[in-house]
Amino acid sequence: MGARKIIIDTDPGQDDAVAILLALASPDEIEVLGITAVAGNVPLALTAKNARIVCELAGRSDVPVYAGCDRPLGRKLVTAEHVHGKTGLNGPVLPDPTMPMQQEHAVDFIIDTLRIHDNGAVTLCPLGPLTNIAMAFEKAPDIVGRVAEIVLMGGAYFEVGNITPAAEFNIYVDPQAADIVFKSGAPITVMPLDVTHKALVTRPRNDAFRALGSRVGNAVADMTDFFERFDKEKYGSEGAPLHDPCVTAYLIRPDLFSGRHVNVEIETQSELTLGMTVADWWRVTNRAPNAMFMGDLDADGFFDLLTERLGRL
Ligand SMILES: [Ca+2]
Repeated sequence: MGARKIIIDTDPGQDDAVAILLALASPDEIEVLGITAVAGNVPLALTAKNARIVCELAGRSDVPVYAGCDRPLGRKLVTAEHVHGKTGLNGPVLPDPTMPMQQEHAVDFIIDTLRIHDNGAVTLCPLGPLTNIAMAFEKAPDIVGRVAEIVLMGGAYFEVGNITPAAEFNIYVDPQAADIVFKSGAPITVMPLDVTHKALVTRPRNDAFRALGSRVGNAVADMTDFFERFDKEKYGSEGAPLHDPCVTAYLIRPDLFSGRHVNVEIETQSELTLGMTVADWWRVTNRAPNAMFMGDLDADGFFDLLTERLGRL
């Protein structure tokens, strides 16, 4: 079959960083064509810088990194320094990147890449607000039908919200973009909080990263140590959820995840529930299914895979 060609669209973010590292550690299954940065957890200048820091940490300064949209389609940017720290990558001490930013805009890179590859050859992996993807679909509607699959982290059903009582952060930041993507007709697989809140970095799992004894292992352990302080206080759970790596783990081991193919609509109007992913989990409407909405994962299998792959870097 060969490796799946992907574009990672991201707002790093410690968990984005781990997702990227997992992809770069898995060349037999995943070929990263490029990384596109978007404003989200922190402003664009920082996410574009952090994406390059992560590539260099993986020893992959050859991966092209593009800067995209610096704000949502129709709203002011909401960021999450309260979770990720001022830089977005607080925790480990990592050097500033020396690899260049690509000159092309991320949206144009997404459009061009989908056009030059075979129909259905490229998978999009959004790990942040969906602004870049929606912009690309609006600017070049011809590419929508060429997308193999969109595998994204965002939304929630049973877990409801983490930035408001009703909404998950990535969808809340740009609900208009999410609405465009979910209505696009492209095949979508969603990793909502319902799954990612089961991917908890417990103490033994954090120790396993550190026990790799490598630069990458220590950096990942420092990152998860950092945001654990916030999440434990918030959720009272046994560790912090590792959201975004669920996306890249799914590309390698889809058997670790289970869910339902259902209709998912995005709330774009209500002030109270803006950005809510209204998933028809119980199939109580006749709205057409548009997304594979995941609900469970094999957490031990997920962390075994992650630790083993990080050990290859
Ligand atoms: Ca993210």
